[in-house]
Amino acid sequence: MTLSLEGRTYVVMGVANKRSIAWGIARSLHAAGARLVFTYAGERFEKEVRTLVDTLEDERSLLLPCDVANDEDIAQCFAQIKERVGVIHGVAHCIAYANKDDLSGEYMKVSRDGFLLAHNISAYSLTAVAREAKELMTEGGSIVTLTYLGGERVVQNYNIMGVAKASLDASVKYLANDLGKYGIRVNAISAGPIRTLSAKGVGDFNTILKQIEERAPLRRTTTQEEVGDAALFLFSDLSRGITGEIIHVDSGYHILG
Ligand code: KAL
Repeated sequence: MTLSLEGRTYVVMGVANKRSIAWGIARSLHAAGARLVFTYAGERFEKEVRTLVDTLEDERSLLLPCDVANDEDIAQCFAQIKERVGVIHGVAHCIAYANKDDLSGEYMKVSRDGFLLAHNISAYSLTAVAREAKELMTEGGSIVTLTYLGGERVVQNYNIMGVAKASLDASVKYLANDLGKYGIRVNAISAGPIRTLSAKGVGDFNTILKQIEERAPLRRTTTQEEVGDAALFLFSDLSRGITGEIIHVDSGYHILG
C-alpha cells in the first residue's frame, strides 16, 4: 500500500494564506496526486486563496466560498461540489474563530455571545460540514480537523478557544461513532504552535515558540509540512483502522507535565 491519492478528491476548508496549516495539508495532498476543492471564508480571502491555488497548476482544482456559520451556505457549497466533482473522499476542516477580547485575561469574563460564537465557528461547523460531506462520500472517506492542546488542559490565554476545542474533540468522537458504519473515519490533528494568521496578534508568540524549542522532546517547533504529512496519512488507507483519534503533531510537547 502506498500513499498515492490518485483518483481521489478532497475538500480543504480554511486556507487563508500561504502560512495556513490548511495550505500545508493541501500541498501534501496535491503531492500525492489528489484532486482538491478549496473553500474559503469570504470575499476578503478569495484573491489570496485563488493566487495560491493557481500555483498548484492543477486544472482539476475548484474554489468555492463557504460560510460555516450558515447551514444554507454549507448545503449549497456541497451541492455545488456534488455537481462539479461528484464523489469526494475526505474533508480537511481547518476553521476556528473567537473574539480577540476573549483570548486573554481571565476565561470567566467571556460573554454568552463570545462563548457561542467560538463554539459555532470552531466546533459546530465540523458537525454541520460532516453531515453534508457524508452524502458525497459514497465510497467511504476520512474527515480531519485541527485541534490544540488547550482543549485538553489549561494553556494561558487560549481561554474560550480551549473550551471550544474540547467540544470539537468530543465532536470528533461522536461523529466517528455515527459515521463509521458508512466507512467514514473522523480524526483530529493536535498541532503544536505554528505562526499562522490565527496566531497573529498573539503578543508573546515568540516566547511560546522558544519554549517549545527548549522543552519539546524533538526540540523544535511544528511545521505546516509535518501537519500536512500527518493529514496525508489520515486521508490515506494506511490509517484505515484509525477513527475517533486525536494525533498530536507537536514535537511530543503534549507528553510533558
Ligand atoms: C495559547 C495560544 C496563544 C494564542 C491564543 C489564542 C489563539 C486562538 C486561535 C483563534 C482561532 C484565533 C482567532 O480567532 C483570532 C481572531 O480573533 C482574529 N483574527 C482574524 O480574524 C484572522 C484575520 C482570521 C484569519 O483568523 C481566524 N481564526 O479566522 C495558542 C497558540 C499557542 C496556538 C494557536 C495559535 C492555536 C490555534 O487554535 O490557532
